[in-house]
Amino acid sequence: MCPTNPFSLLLLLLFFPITYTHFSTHVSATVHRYHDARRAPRASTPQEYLDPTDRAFLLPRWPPSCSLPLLEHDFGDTYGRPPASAPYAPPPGCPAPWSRVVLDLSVSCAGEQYDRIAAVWLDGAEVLRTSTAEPSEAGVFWRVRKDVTRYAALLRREEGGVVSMMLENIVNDVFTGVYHVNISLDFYMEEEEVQSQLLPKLQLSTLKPRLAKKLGLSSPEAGISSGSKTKATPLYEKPADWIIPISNNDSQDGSWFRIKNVADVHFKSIQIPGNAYRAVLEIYVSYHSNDEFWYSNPPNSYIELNNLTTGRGNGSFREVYATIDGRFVGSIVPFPVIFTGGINPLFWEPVVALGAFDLPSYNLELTPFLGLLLDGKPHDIGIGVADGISFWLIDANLHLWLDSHTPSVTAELVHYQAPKISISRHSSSHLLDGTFRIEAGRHSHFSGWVNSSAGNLTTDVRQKLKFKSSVEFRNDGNYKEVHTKAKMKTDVRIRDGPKTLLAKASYKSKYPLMFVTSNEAGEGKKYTMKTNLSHILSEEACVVLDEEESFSSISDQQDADGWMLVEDHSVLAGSAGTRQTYWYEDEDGSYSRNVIARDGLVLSDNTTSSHVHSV
Ligand SMILES: *[C@@H]1O[C@H](CO)[C@@H](O)[C@H](O)[C@H]1NC(C)=O
Ligand SMILES: *[C@@H]1O[C@H](CO)[C@@H](O)[C@H](O)[C@H]1NC(C)=O
Ligand SMILES: *[C@@H]1O[C@H](CO)[C@@H](O)[C@H](O)[C@H]1NC(C)=O
Ligand SMILES: *[C@@H]1O[C@H](CO)[C@@H](O)[C@H](O)[C@H]1NC(C)=O
Ligand SMILES: *[C@@H]1O[C@H](CO)[C@@H](O)[C@H](O)[C@H]1NC(C)=O
Ligand SMILES: *[C@@H]1O[C@H](CO)[C@@H](O)[C@H](O)[C@H]1NC(C)=O
Ligand SMILES: *[C@@H]1O[C@H](CO)[C@@H](O)[C@H](O)[C@H]1NC(C)=O
Ligand SMILES: CC(=O)N[C@H]1CO[C@H](CO)[C@@H](O)[C@@H]1O
Repeated sequence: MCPTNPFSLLLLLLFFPITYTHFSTHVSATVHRYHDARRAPRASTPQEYLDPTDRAFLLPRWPPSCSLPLLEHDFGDTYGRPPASAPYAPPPGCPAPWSRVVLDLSVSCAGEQYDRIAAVWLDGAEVLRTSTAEPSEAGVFWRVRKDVTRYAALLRREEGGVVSMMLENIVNDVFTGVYHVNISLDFYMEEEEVQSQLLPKLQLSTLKPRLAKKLGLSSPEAGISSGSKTKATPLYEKPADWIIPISNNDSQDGSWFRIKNVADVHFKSIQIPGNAYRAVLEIYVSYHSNDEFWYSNPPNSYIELNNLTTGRGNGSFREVYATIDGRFVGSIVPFPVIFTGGINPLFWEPVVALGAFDLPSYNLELTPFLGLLLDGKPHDIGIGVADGISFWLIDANLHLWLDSHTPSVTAELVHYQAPKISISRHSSSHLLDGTFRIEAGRHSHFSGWVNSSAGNLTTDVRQKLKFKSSVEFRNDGNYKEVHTKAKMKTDVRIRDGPKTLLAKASYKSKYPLMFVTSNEAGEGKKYTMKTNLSHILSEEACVVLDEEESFSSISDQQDADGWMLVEDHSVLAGSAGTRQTYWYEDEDGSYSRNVIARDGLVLSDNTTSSHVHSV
């Protein structure tokens, strides 16, 4: 069995009933965009911002074989404008296959500016969703390194393509910050040892070498070094052979779909190669405006009863789902990424919220559905947000693995069980006080066979999703307490015939978030907001093949507390601290990083590691 993550247990103990602060009827639930008058005297030189969730320790530590500058752009007043773009061609000195490709994004900004959302696409396939730090007069800068090896099918095309980036920024007399961005790609031709890199997102499928061989995954053209010392050969070590973007082809302001309401389901009609034997849909998503804090939104009834003008309603649950020809094929509850202006912006200086610089993407195993797609006809892949309100930025990539030994494989969906989600909502309120609870759950089970040159293998996928939320207002709405927790589990089994189990994998993720915020009115329109917050990202992957097991687990937690004096959307004064505890473990060892920051400074940043890839 997969080991339990020690931190998940500790976390329960840390769950003392935190109180938070925040919500006032005359402002929206959270101050999110602000003009920080406090910062000016603080830093006199540009300051580096960091996301300790960074998986950089798993990336190669030696220089790349080739480094390719992709894009250099200043994002000024870009809102509603076309994305920045540049031609891409594989580096001449470093032909595919590569053992690893790493995207390197550097950003700097000085002045006054809100947090902004951004994404990078290669030929319309998203490869990074990121958001920005809010700058100071002296400037801020940061760097994101992301393993993009899984997009090799797009990167290696000789005819090249187009890389594009959108960063929706507004520059005027008040908001002066221009984001300067450089993107480059690092190509690694070989590695001393194949690193078992269990990506800490939901993309953790791994297969042992024997099965990998059976599926033709370790053939020389697959680019997997032989003589692997590690026990597990992650499936994503061998990236998909073909990637079809499910994105906005004709948008002038980025390739993402903009979802404004529940009826806004976006479709793309696609046709897949006849020899696809595996399919995974990777979804990128972020939430903005009235849904930026969807997990703390009250129901519409509360807003109506109190004659409030806020558009932040529709309750505190959202589900992102995918369809094939209108039929449900899987869903996720998105991880609640808090942007750097969110809840209390002072929490995120200079340690940003979990995932803010590299938002998670989510993978749905669609192999059982290949039977629906392999008829040579176009099919509609759809993505939507249940209960979503304006607005969501969403797109997806369909990753396909092709059988190089045959032009066509056959497949059939044999089991389809997708009952409606069960949701119970409980609301009670009196004027501005109220308690709103939601519990939701969904179990789906899909199974299908694919007859390829690897044999007639049946893929069985079970998805479980559980969600619980409580949003409470007291003290005339000046006290708000939010508890939310999403849990997802996917089990994948691959069988050869009815009896022989070839591989078994399970991926679990869990993300509790709680915050308490309380407002006290001050002079005029000023108010003081006190907030406590605790946020966790916990993931486990476990793969069993031939009674041999491999695993990886991550626990990433932030605890923050502080106060701020607010007027309109500006923070006039305040003090806050954030403690981050990151823990990663797999069969090659463990890695931990603890960071304590207070009032804009890192007080301590300790790393311990027994991981073979970081020592
Ligand atoms: C935040 O936590 C601290 C320490 O546990 C507590 O004293 C304080 O009352 C909490 N603040 C709020 C607003 O709940
Ligand atoms: C981008 O690259 C240019 C040229 O190397 C450099 O002058 C600039 O400082 C870089 N900007 C960032 C944000 O890294
Ligand atoms: C997307 O647009 C490009 C050029 O604008 C076109 O070549 C391509 O066929 C389009 N793809 C789809 C699926 O519409
Ligand atoms: C909301 O407005 C209606 C109609 O103007 C009024 O009857 C009601 O008392 C108001 N409710 C609150 C809580 O102010
Ligand atoms: C199954 O796939 C194999 C290998 O591609 C092929 O030889 C065989 O004819 C297929 N079987 C059926 C019933 O299609
Ligand atoms: C593959 O196996 C399933 C049962 O495991 C069977 O129903 C199906 O007919 C087989 N397909 C082929 C092409 O042999
Ligand atoms: C970090 O390490 C320093 C020196 O080794 C130690 O004094 C400090 O207590 C550590 N901090 C944390 C948060 O572990
Ligand atoms: C749960 C909930 O309130 N859902 C509503 C969200 O908003 C749409 C309209 O945009 C309603 O149709 C849903 O019922």
